[in-house]
Order: sequence, then structure tokens, then C-alpha cells
Amino acid sequence: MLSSRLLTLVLVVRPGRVLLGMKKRGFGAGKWNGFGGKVQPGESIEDAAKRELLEESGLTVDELEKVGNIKFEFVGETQLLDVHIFRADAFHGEPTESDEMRPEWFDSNKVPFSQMWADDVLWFPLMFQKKKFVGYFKFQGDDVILSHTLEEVQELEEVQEK
Ligand code: 6OG
Repeated sequence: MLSSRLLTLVLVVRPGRVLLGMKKRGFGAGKWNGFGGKVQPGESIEDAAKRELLEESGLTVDELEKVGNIKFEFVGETQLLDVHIFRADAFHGEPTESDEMRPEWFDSNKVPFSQMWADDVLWFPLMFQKKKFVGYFKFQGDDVILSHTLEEVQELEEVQEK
């Protein structure tokens, strides 16, 4: 059995644009991504998503919409990454560079998928359409997807938090 680690990921969307951050260090360094990180003990997933968004981008949000849940397996690793994905359509503040992320707005039709995790090109279109989805991706190293599932769902299941 693989254990799993809860992570969050937030995409801030404005009409025709999406805010991404260039990850400057740690896991996924050199890739553009949404903002997020590890859920801490005793913290709800949504609170973790808001905290990580603020820490990494300087933005606060009143509301987050749950859009997806993807589990990532990395060959040779014993821990699954259980990533809860949210979309925010409104925010307060100005995107601000942090130690971890350099934020930048991209046109929704010019998302830099070649400098992003390989799964993103598959689910960003669903996220832009406000569709909900669940998936499972098996990675070999950082760049190769060996197999995956991705399906649209009507509702995302509530998770049992630890
Ligand atoms: P920290 O290590 O910075 O959290 N993440 C992924 N995001 C995408 N789009 N694709 C993946 O495919 C990902 N694996 C992890 C979740 C890591 C951040 O990176 C996201 C977190 O927001 C493998 O604390």
C-alpha cells in the first residue's frame, strides 16, 4: 500500500488569463505551476490552499472553488501525492514574488505547457471550463507519464482529513 501526502494547488483565473508562478526551488523547480503545498496537521485542505496561495503569491481570496483531485505516483517512491486543485476567480492584493515563486499572468491560450508538469496540458482545459475532474497519473521521473486516468465528475468527494 502506498501512503499519501495531501497537497493543494490553486489557479487564480481572470477573464482570458491565468496566474502562474515560476517555482524557484524545491519540488518542481524550474516549472510554472499554480500555487500550493502541503496540508499541515489539523488544517483543512481549503485553509491550507489559502495559506499557501498567500505565502507564495501575496494574494488573499474569499472563495475557492474545488475543481479537481489528482493522485500522482512516482515510480520508486512509496508516497502518493494527493493533490487537491482549486480555482479562484477573485482575489485581493497584488501578485508578489516570494522565495518560492515568481508570479506572472498568462493568456489562457498561451499557457507555457512545455515548461510545466506534463499532466497540466490534459486538465487545464477542464479547469478553464469550470468542469470538475479526478485523475491518477503514474510518472517516471519528472517528465514521463507512464499511464494515467482522467475523468470529469459531477461532484468531488469530501476527503477524510487527518
Ligand atoms: P511543495 O513541495 O512546493 O508543493 N504538484 C503538482 N502540480 C502539477 N500541476 N502537477 C504535478 O504532477 C504535481 N505534483 C505536485 C502540488 C508542491 C506543489 O506542486 C504541486 C503543490 O502545489 C506531478 O510544498
